[in-house]
Amino acid sequence: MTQFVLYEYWRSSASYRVRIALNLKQLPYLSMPIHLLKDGGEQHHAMYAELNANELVPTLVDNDFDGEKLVLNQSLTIIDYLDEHFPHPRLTPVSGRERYLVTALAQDIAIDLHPINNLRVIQKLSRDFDFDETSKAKWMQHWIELGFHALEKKLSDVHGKYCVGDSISLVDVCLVPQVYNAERFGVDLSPFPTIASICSTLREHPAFVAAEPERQPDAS
Ligand SMILES: N[C@@H](CCC(=O)N[C@@H](CS)C(=O)NCC(=O)O)C(=O)O
Repeated sequence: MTQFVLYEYWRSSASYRVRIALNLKQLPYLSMPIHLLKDGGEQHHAMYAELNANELVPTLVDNDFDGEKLVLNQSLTIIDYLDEHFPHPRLTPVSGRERYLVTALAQDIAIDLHPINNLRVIQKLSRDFDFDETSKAKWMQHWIELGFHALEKKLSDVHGKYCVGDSISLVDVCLVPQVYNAERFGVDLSPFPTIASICSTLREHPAFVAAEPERQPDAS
C-alpha cells in the first residue's frame, strides 16, 4: 500500500504547496484528484466531505503513521508534519531567528493573502453580489497586489538566493503557488522584482518543476 495519498486539485495553490514539499523530501505519493468545479465541485461530494469536513483540498492520508492511519488537512500543518517526520531537507528551521521569520512570512501568504481569493469566496461574490468576470479579476488582483507589496518590502531585509537566506524554506513553498495564481489572474509582477526573481530561481528546481499545475495528471 502507498504510504501517502494526496487528495488534491492541479490548480489549487494549497495542494501545490504540499506537492512541492513532498517532492523536496523525495516522498512518493499517490495523487487522488478532486475536481473543484466538476459536478458542483467534487470537494462537496460525500466521499470527500467524509474525509475532510471543510470540503477544501488538500488532504493528506498517511497510511503508516506508527502503524496507524493519519488523515490531515491544512497545507501548513501537513508540511509541518512532514518536516518533523522527514526532516531532509528541513523547510521550517528548528529554532533561532530564521524559524520565526519563515513562519511569519509563510503565514502572510497562506493565512492572510490566499483565503480571501479562494474559489468559494469568488463563487459567493458572483452568485450573491453580482460580480462579473471583470470585477472578479479586479478582486483577485487587489488582494494579491496588497499582499505582494508587503511581502516585497519584507523580503528585501531577509532574502538571499531564496526568500529567507540561501536555503529553500516554507516561504518559498508558499511563494511559487501564489505567484502562479497572480499570473493566472493577470497581476503585473514588475513592481515586485524580488518576488519575481526568487520565483524564477525556484521554478528551475526539479521539485518545483514536478509540482507545476500543468504537469499534474488531472490538468485540463
Ligand atoms: N487553509 C487551507 C486552505 C485550503 C483551500 O482553501 N483550498 C482551496 C484550493 S487552494 C479549495 O479547496 N477550494 C475549494 C472551494 O473553495 O470550494 C490549506 O492551507 O490547506
